[in-house]
Amino acid sequence: MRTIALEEHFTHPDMSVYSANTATIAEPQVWEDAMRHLLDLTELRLPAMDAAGVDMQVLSLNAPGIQAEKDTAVAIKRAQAMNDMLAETIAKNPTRFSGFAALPTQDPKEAAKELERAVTELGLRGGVVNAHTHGRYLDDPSFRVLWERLVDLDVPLYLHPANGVDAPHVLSGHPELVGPMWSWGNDTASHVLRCVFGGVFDDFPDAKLMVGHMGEGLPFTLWRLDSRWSWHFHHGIKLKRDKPSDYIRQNLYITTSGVCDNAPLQCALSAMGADHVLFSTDYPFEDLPTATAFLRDAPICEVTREKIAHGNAERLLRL
Ligand code: GRE
Ligand code: ZN
Repeated sequence: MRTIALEEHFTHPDMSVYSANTATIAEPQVWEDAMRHLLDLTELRLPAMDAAGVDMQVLSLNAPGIQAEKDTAVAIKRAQAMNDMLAETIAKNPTRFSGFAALPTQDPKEAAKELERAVTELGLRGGVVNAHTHGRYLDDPSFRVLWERLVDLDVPLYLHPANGVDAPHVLSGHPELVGPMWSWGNDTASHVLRCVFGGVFDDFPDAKLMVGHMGEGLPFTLWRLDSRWSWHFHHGIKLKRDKPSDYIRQNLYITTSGVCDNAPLQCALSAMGADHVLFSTDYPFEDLPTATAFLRDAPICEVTREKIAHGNAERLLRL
């Protein structure tokens, strides 16, 4: 069974200036080991993919990526350099790698321009954004230009977690909960809901937003969101579709990155449908063989397994 993984990370020595915050999430030797795997694009990676049965990794620059750069001109230049380097990596192993473009979201017009260059000239398959850009989220009106370009090019935007602007007060005194352990998932799910209620998908009904980690909890919440939307004061917010879940089911695609557990998979399939769930591992932060064994052994029908493993990725990313 062809297996394509969608949230697979790499980095470059020029990006190390941005990872100081993230590095404190793990013990130093754990982080160093992750860095060794992130910096490698062949020697460690290809044998690990072979051993686990991953045919293709769709690569994305590790969080916080370009979003952490404070200088807009530097962000633009660095995103271009990283996308060029990613395209060269793919060209050396075109059957094993594909990629999402880093976007200089510091300037939404430049982000749209770089997306177009990366897709039309470099052959990348969409964009990746790590959480907010200095406090600005993707529902901000300034980002409509990026959404417009995504739809014109018919490519998805992968929204990956990163540290929030600040840690929520409820987590004060609990740094162990800040990061991939807990806060990143909440932050990313909230970011998706900002896009729904901020009218992104009313303005761009064909936009495709992707998140990892089995949907960052969203598939579990659909009925509750719909029920409370029908009850709650709307504060002037208007949605064209009846229910919040209509947007999540139609515009959101989720990957299994970093979650190898049948209960949330069943929930995701039931809530989102088999055409909206895609395989991923979250390399190198999770174990590749664990992820492929999970996919292989999950109690789902073969049609669904093929969609998750490769069919949905082939359709959405034209692979
Ligand atoms: C992730 O992508 O899930 C991730 C990171 C950095 C540290 C841990 C982690 O990007 O799970
Ligand atoms: Zn990840």
